Amino acid sequence: MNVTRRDFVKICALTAISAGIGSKYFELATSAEKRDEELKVVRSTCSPNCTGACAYNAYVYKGRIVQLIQAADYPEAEYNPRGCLKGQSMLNLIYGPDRLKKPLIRVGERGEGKFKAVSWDEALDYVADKLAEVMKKYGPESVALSIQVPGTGYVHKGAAIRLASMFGWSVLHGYTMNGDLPAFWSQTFGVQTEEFESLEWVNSRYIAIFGSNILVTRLPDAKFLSIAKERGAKVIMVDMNFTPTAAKADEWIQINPSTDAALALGIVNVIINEKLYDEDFVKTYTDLPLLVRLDNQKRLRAYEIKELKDEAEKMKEKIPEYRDLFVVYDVKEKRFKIVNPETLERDFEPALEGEFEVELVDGRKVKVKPVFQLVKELVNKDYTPEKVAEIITPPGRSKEEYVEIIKRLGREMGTVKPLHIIYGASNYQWFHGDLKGRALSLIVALTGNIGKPGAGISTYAGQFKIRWPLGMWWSFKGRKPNWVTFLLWLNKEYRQSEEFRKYNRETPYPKNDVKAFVFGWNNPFDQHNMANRLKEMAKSGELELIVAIDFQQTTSTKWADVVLPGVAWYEKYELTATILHPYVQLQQPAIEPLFECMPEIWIFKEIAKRLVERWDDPELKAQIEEFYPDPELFRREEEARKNGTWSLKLAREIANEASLKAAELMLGKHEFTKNITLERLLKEGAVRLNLPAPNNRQIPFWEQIQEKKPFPPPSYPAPLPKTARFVKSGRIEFYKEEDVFIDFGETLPVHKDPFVDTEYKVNPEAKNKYKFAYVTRNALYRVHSTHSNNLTMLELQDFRPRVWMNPETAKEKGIKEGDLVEVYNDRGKVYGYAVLDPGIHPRVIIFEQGWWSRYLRGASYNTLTFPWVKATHLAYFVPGIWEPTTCWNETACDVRKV
Ligand SMILES: Nc1nc2c(c(=O)[nH]1)N[C@H]1C(S)=C(S)[C@@H](COP(=O)(O)OP(=O)(O)OC[C@H]3O[C@@H](n4cnc5c(=O)[nH]c(N)nc54)[C@H](O)[C@@H]3O)O[C@H]1N2
Ligand SMILES: Nc1nc2c(c(=O)[nH]1)N[C@H]1C(S)=C(S)[C@@H](COP(=O)(O)OP(=O)(O)OC[C@H]3O[C@@H](n4cnc5c(=O)[nH]c(N)nc54)[C@H](O)[C@@H]3O)O[C@H]1N2
Ligand code: SF4
Ligand SMILES: [Mo]
Repeated sequence: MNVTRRDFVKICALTAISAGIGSKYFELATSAEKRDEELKVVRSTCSPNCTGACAYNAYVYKGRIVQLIQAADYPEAEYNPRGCLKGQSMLNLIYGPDRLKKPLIRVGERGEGKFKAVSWDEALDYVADKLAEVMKKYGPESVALSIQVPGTGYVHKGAAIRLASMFGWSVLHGYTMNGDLPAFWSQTFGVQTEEFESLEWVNSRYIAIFGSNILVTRLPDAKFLSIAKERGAKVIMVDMNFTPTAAKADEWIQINPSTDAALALGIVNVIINEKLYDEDFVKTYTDLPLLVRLDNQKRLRAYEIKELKDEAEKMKEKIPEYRDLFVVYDVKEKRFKIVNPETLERDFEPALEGEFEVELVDGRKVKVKPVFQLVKELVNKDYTPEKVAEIITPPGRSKEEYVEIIKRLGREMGTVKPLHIIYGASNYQWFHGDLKGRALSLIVALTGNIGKPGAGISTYAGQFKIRWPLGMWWSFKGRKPNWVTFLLWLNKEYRQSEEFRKYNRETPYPKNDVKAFVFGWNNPFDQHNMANRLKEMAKSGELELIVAIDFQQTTSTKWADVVLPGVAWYEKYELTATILHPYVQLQQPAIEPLFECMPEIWIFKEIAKRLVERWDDPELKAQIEEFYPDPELFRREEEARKNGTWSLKLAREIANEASLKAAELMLGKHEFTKNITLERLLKEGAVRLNLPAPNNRQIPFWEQIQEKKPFPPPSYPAPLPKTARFVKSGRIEFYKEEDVFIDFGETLPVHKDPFVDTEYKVNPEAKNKYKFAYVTRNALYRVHSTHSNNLTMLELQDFRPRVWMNPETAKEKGIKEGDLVEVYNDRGKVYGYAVLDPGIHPRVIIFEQGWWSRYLRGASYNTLTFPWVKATHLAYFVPGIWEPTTCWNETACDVRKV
């Protein structure tokens, strides 16, 4: 459908359907019939950064939302209803005391929170003047934008990236800022991330959860775990701590902090030695049969071998440059054979074990072994059940018991199918999170549990994967922004380090540093790594301009020079699509934006418009009307300004129309979104994406396993050649041969203790001073810091931040239940009330992230964390796919009574 002006009016009418519902939810001072007549219902979705995207109906009376109720209208009944108490009580934020009313310009010191309310024109002119100044002084890439994950809204975040693209600003990637980029995905599978939709959980017969608190962090999907259990699945929970999810599992296995790789390799040991692996799967889909040279630890290439050189050179011409030609030893033909990386059809019978000698082109003879053989040697040497038990067994527990557990888990995971491993965010948000993910992937690959119903490995974090090409809206006339890693911004020392110079090949960074910071959809001064460093940059003036866009005054907007009031998700048109239930949905405005708040698309358009006037780029100046997807819309508003008929109301109407047009631009152009139209979204509410597996199910790697297409599938928006070079063999790769992996001893997944390469390396004293892991898991009562100020949620927590610890820890520190305590390290401190919980590991202190500093005596829980960069994340750079990612839990601390 091509939206015309008349269509738009029709759509608005469609949006507002009258509904005759009863009055039991609220009291209104009017007669029941009259009220019902005037009550309208608008379908939208909740969409904070929690991967929920739950469908909600907003009940609107006299221009005010009076109730939010789950829409429960998904075509697949199993998905109904979706929601949680946070979504339900969102009115506390929309109409809450922190709601922004007008644009603000700072009058006090930065961070003091003193502002004057100004007109939109004044605020926008101020922003444009300052931005132009920074751009002229330092170059446009010194302006850095940070937004959040796209799945919660493609239209307005798209407008932000469109603006950044126009002028070549830097964009700080949200996934790496969050730590939501598990590097093992790109290292092993060549993709950004992949995961099952939750409806697929019920097809598993064994669900092994490694540190993912489904019952808290996947509330609307948690029921599928119970259904899986009813259908006969076993659920095990491996976690350092007892959690609500552990309570619902058949078994909770407590291990030492960040020792999951050791456990996984112990399981692999059992699977290999008891021959429980799926030989055909291993030979066909993985790099385990490929040969590795023992002299240089690199893979053996076909053109290095005398007998294969000619054949290899011919073949090389036929394969894309991002692939390479590797070699197996064929046991039937008793010779070396080239593996075609462009197909997974197998025309060889490879040796998995043994050692071979090969003659190189120069006549030298070198020894080679299949990756499988190397894995077997590794697990037999370092990861026997006995050795693993030494690493993972918590203090006070029996190691013998753990030896038996490891053996049993190996046998169960080696035999019960389909197996699904869920690897949680908190678990990979450690320095060696990539190694843990690679080790866990080995379990599912060895057992052939990939690309089949109920079989796979998933990481549920951020709003991944459900992405299709978005360039038609996100980039402006082919211009692209300059993607930058958030951690490199914060960690200046690392940027200047020898290690960075040695391993970083491609990661860009603005040459004059970041001088202006524009943020929306996040709370960086509290919620992000090294909150204190950001505050220092603000205080010292190193940041010359800070602009915040939010619908409420947060602990971060307080640090801004200018605060621009955006809108919440019941006040605009927006497109959402998230992984756990793969539907495209349209958010619709139930009410007009409150006060002087404006849809973000308009805010970015106004900044762009003002900036072209101050920036010397005639081409952009000539094209500015095209910032809105239809230049006519841009002109309509400008004409109204000229002839004096402009009003906020008119600007909002036009912005809504532009939002729908932008949504339309992104639909129907890709196989995932074909047949999905605005009209359908309006009529049907939620429309399932067209995904490769039968019934459009979200089953990762379906095409690779079932149709034998080479790895990786594309990770939009990156073009395939950018990511396919991560797995040059076209297969799932467990052996990494880039120099950094060789230097780090990580060519194969191994276990490495937490803190040794980070906290204790930079400060050896920390080993004695800070013996506890500071684990900042996600809270039931908030989505990160969103809902920190929600009265309903605050009441449920007695308005009290809490610090969980083992009773033994408390005894050692003289702390009693309910005492006010301080968790600290050399970088900072945070406060909370002690909860003594025997389910918490004795070397762990838990603080649930997301509390605004005003509830923490002004402290900020992220002052304790540090932006560690692991060099294996620098081997390639593809924004949001392979780049350094945050590891919150790699933080050592101590605790004391206040
Ligand atoms: N209610 C709510 N839901 C949310 C969010 C929210 O803020 N609130 N945020 C959303 C987002 S963006 C994300 S990324 C996800 C994150 O969701 P999850 O992946 O569930 O992350 P967490 O809740 O932080 O931690 C899960 C568990 O990991 C355990 N853990 C930590 N380290 C280790 C380890 O080394 N080994 C093992 N085995 N376990 C470990 C912790 O003890 C904790 O119980 O949640 C999403 N859902
Ligand atoms: N220590 C520690 N820190 C962590 C984590 C951890 O485990 N430990 N987890 C990390 C993870 S996984 C994540 S994903 C991040 C999340 O961190 P953030 O992305 O910073 O998430 P929130 O704190 O929820 O901030 C979202 C902000 O966006 C605003 N907002 C929401 N919707 C809209 C909208 O439509 N328009 C506008 N203009 N504003 C809107 C909200 O009001 C809120 O202020 O936190 C990370 N921080
Ligand atoms: S907060 Fe998340 S889980 Fe709760 S209703 Fe909103 S989208 Fe759904
Ligand atoms: Mo996240």
